[in-house]
Amino acid sequence: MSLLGGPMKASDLFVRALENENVDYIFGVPGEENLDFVESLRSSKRIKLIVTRHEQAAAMMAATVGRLTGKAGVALSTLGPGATNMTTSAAYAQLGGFPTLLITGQKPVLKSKQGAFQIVNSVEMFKPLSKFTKQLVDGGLVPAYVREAVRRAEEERPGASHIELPEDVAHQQVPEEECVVYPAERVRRPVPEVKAVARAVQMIRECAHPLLVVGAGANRKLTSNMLRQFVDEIGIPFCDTMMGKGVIDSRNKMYVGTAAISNGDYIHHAIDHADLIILVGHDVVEKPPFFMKPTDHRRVIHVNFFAASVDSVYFPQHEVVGDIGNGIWQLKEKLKDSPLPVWDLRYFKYVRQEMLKNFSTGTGSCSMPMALPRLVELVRKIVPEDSTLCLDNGLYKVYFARQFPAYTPNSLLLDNALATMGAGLPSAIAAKIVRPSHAVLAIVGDGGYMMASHEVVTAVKLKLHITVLVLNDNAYGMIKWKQAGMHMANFGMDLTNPDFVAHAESMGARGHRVNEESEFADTLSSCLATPAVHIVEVPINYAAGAALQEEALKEHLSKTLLSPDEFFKRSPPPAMNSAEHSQLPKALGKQPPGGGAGEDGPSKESKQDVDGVKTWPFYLGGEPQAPNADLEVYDKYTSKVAYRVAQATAEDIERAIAAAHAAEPAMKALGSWQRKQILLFCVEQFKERKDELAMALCIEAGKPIKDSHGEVLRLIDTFQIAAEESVRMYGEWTPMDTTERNKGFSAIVRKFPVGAVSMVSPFNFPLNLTAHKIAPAIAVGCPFVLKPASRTPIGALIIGEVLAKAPHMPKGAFSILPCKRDGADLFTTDDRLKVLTFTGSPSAGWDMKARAGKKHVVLELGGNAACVVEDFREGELEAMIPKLVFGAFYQSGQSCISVQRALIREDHYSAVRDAWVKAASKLKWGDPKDPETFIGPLISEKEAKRIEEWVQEAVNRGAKVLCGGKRHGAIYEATLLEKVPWDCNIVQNEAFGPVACLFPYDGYKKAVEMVNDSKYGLQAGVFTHDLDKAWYAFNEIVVGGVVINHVPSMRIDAQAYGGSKESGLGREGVRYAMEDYVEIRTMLLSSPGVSI
Ligand SMILES: Cc1ncc(C[n+]2csc(CCOP(=O)(O)OP(=O)(O)O)c2C)c(N)n1
Ligand SMILES: [Mg+2]
Repeated sequence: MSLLGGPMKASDLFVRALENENVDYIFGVPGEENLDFVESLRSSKRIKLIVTRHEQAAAMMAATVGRLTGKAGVALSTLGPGATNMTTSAAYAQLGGFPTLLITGQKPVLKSKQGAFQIVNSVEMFKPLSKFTKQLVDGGLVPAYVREAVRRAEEERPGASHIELPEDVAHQQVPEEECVVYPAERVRRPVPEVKAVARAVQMIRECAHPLLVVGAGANRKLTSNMLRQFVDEIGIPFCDTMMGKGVIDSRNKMYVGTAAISNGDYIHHAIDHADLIILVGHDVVEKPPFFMKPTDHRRVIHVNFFAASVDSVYFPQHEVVGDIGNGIWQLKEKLKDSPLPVWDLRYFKYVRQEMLKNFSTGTGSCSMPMALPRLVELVRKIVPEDSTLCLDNGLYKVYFARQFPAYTPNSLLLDNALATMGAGLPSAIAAKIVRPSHAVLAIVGDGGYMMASHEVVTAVKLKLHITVLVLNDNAYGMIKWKQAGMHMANFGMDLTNPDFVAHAESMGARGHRVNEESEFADTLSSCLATPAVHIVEVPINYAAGAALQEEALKEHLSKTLLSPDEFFKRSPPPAMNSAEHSQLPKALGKQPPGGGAGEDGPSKESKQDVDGVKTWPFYLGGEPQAPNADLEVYDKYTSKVAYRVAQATAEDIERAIAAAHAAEPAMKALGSWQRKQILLFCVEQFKERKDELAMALCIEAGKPIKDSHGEVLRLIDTFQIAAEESVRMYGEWTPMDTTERNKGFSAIVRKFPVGAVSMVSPFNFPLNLTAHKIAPAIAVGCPFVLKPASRTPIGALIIGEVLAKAPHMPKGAFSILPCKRDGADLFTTDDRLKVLTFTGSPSAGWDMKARAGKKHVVLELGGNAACVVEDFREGELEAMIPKLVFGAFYQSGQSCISVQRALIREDHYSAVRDAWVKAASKLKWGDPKDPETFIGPLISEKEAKRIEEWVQEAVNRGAKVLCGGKRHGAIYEATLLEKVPWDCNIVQNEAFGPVACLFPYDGYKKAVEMVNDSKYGLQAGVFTHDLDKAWYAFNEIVVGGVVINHVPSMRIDAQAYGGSKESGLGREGVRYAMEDYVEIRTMLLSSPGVSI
């Protein structure tokens, strides 16, 4: 318990208690009765109030925050009408198992003079819909109620909590001694009992066709890792329920389907064949994936946080009760104690193959309105791997659940518990808030969309980037489908809809309509690439739904899928012997991600260097390792595979972190001369290999060779500076006898390395921005694990190769691990890492910070740098223009500090513009290996297309292209624009390409205001001879660095470098980064009390 100081108002205390629970957002609608609470929120430094258009949506957003983070999401409403509006969402959270706290207002309760106007008994109303519901009758109870409500919402099985905060209680002054908060520690869950595990192991060993079924309760973070390892290492096939989907990647070749319809589908044939079902996380709210019968031959092991509820269709023979992740881990370890038995899994494999064949729609089927299976397939192809899809309730949900491969847990958010319409859009809004770096797509029917479309306005206000696919059949399609299945006439199902495009635009969103199937991919891709709220109407044809009607499906499968009896008559006896089988898990462990349908290909090791392409190892604990060659690195100009790189798995990362952690004492024990020698060794090696380094950079990043050579020189400088700084880690002695009481005291303050550092480096400076993380860590004596950008990992790997040979480097002290994003979470979340330093996009950076736990976080993020041309003397224009050209177009504009907004004093405007345009028009674009080339390819064609779109947007709105403005594949010409409306993407967001916008200004003060009118604040440049104006810029511009008489794009490697506002947190520049990697320890010295 901690005392907060006080007295304070109960509503203030409430907000402090929520802050103590690490609440970041409250979604809600204000009302007269919660005004005190809203006022208290106004001064919260942590919690953001997100005002929605309906309480139902607010609480659905809160529930989604809970669902994605495991921590209670919070929603707020007023009394009566607001509270009743939240009931559907309470049921949504409660049935779905999403931790959620609902706060409602109420009329005064201490002295009521109101009669019954607007009053409903909310506490009673929420009783059947929540785990905890209470009215606050005294402000002093706030801390305990909040802690208890959150605890109950979050503990297994999670759900809804409700607190009613009456108006007068909110207003009460709480005395100082009651102004406290209670520690929000999570209680560790009990683990399954050893004997229960042993019995389950015996049952698994004795059966012939085991099958794992993954349900909603298994959709917890740690459980997912454990289940995947279980399937990979033990080799038992699995299927899942709608809400268990994605817990194990659907591309895993042991996947045999998702229970999307009640029976008769492929998956049910697999389930019927199993003689042992291990049902993990079965949640009674989901339709059971199978019904047990008294005559059943199948045995069932129930693995869950709780014992199974008694049911006539579910009576498992054995239960493993306790933490699921631990239970599965114990099962796996115990099974591996002796050689695995031979199970006959051929029928499962056969069902899987037939199922995948059936799901594939081929390439030819182009029709409009679009067929649903085709849409599902296209969406999977187009959305990035780590996207979050939020589904509403309609017929399409069945198809997505059945046929959409989900790669990660909670990447396909569908609700098959309350299964309410109207949740898709609010959950997408919340998902984007929680996971800003992921693409978020809501998929809704016309009916469901109209129940929540008012929240488009909320998304627009929040400036979110989400895409909503409205699947329009002008009907309540799902019910129409059921009606047809019951052979009833079509009645009461058809809808008349608004013009969805005009409707979207009236709310400030961008409306799109797909008129031809061929337009779908481009429309969706461009929505995903362009930050805005996009509403895309897709006319949909549900004729395919007929094939999923129970009778039709049954008939189809009876003709096309062999029964187990028929199958085994045709198949030879199992080929595997016990020894072969025991090797199976190992082979599965090496299965390439994404290799789902391809099956049983050669192992990845055999591919190394097959076609003369060099394979690079990763470095784990200082040692090179190449267990695979999974990551292909392209030459960004030719688009050919230039290198292959071993890709680390989550287990490798785990091992690397353990090694770094273990190396902390050895790194700390290095003398400063040793740290210096390591760094100087690197300097020498880099000098020797400078041409090789530059060429690797030119190939992997498409960086013009001139710039590549420049970056190698900077790499050398950065290590050299670190070598020099490594011997200057000074501390201080300070007198402490500042009062008579402290007579005789003094202190020594010394810096100690903080421990293992987590580093994530970007694609645009693969060498030098990696160096800015690594070199200071070595200089202070911190071990580290580094994830280089997947598109440009080679620079970091060469540094790894050099470091592996360096003298004095302790064993295990460094790892450099290219890996997929979804396996890389440990870089952010693992508590053994003490500092997280990230350079990259703002959305990814801030998201990581939110999840970094106790780590110290340093973020170097984006910018849209401005350069002010205030004055220059005669003859100086010629010197300034090359600087501006460099600033805007250096390394094809892919620098966080490239000049994007050029502000030129009105009377100089035409002279500067004309000279700059002339110089820019001459810049050569093309092959980055050509020493004459100034503009090379961007990191991908997609990025070039994005720039093209942004420029087009500006032109459509009146901008003029002064030069450039054309794309050639991944190359975008050096482009200058003028007359660009200030709110265009190309001004507001980070261009990260060779485009600058020119603006004349009238008055220096105005120019400074324009520089500051940005969400970013990395660096700014000012050309002036006037010292007062330079000082004014330095004082007033909110950025990490002001560059006088040069462009903001200048960075000297020893300077303090970093951003304000959205641009980041903390500073790099070797000496400053070193400060981030140390902590201060004080030795307080007192005299012994006797004189010598
Ligand atoms: C709040 C709510 N009301 C009614 C239902 C019953 N219901 C389930 S799906 C559905 C039709 C959905 O229509 P639409 O959103 O257009 O999707 P479609 O099935 O046409 O793809 C209805 C009415 C429900 N699940 N939730
Ligand atoms: Mg519909």
